[in-house]
Amino acid sequence: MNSIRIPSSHPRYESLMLREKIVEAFHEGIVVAQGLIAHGRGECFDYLIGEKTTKPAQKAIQAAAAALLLAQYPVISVNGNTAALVAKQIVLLAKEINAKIEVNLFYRSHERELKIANLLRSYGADEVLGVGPDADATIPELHSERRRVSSRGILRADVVLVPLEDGDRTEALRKIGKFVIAIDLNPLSRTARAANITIVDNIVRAIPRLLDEVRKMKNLPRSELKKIVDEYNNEEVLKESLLEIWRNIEQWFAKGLTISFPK
Ligand code: PTJ
Repeated sequence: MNSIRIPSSHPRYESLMLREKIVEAFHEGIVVAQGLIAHGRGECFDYLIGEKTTKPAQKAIQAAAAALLLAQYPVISVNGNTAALVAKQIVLLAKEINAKIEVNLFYRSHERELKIANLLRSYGADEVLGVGPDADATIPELHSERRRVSSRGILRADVVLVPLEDGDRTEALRKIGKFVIAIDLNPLSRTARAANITIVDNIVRAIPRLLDEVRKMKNLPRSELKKIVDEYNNEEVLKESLLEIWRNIEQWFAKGLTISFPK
């Protein structure tokens, strides 16, 4: 494995460290090669949104927390990239909202299912669904490997959290009546546009914030949680997320782009 030490003084230190995490998980067989490409696409959108949790993302996080607290049977779907970046926080979140965790992979192999489940268990997950014969059901009208789900998990869920994925499944889940919360840095992706709530943020910031929000809102009356979800408008939030990018571009234009150096 070709690994070098990234100096903490590097201006892109945090981003480069995330890259290291993904690459390491690739070498461990948790992330697929295609996951590295997906991460790069995410990095590009993260740059454009300013590598911070924007106001529209925070609004979506609040609505997502309310929806998860209201859910009768919430399920968190985990793929390779999610496991690589936020396995520990996923386990904490699942415990806080009493959600099931299910491994669901686009590039499914039994070996990867097991590796991801073991990683989640190493952080304290009591049960991980969707592994081997547990993926015993299928989502109709979905032809990718993502169609295989657990009848005790995604198939039964009323609310499904899908951090970072490709576009086919969210649409299929919506068609069978699931309430879908997506986390996707690309506000234009099919997943982002098909979900009920889309958090346009990096999962490494969004999941810890979601956990904080759930903890803060846990004791709110159900009527108040319901009001938050009912008043939430994903179309508006996606437009606001795009506007954030637009404003950043305007600022770069106004400030100038080139970096000056002493003569
Ligand atoms: O582990 P598997 O087999 O299920 O495969 C997972 C990948 C990610 C390879 C698969 O789902 C895929 O091909 O996804 P896409 O179509 O590349 O979509 C990934 C989306 O996630 C893109 O819109 C990226 O912008 C976005 N994204 C990438 N990294 C992050 C992210 N969104 C939030 N946080 C990130 N860190």
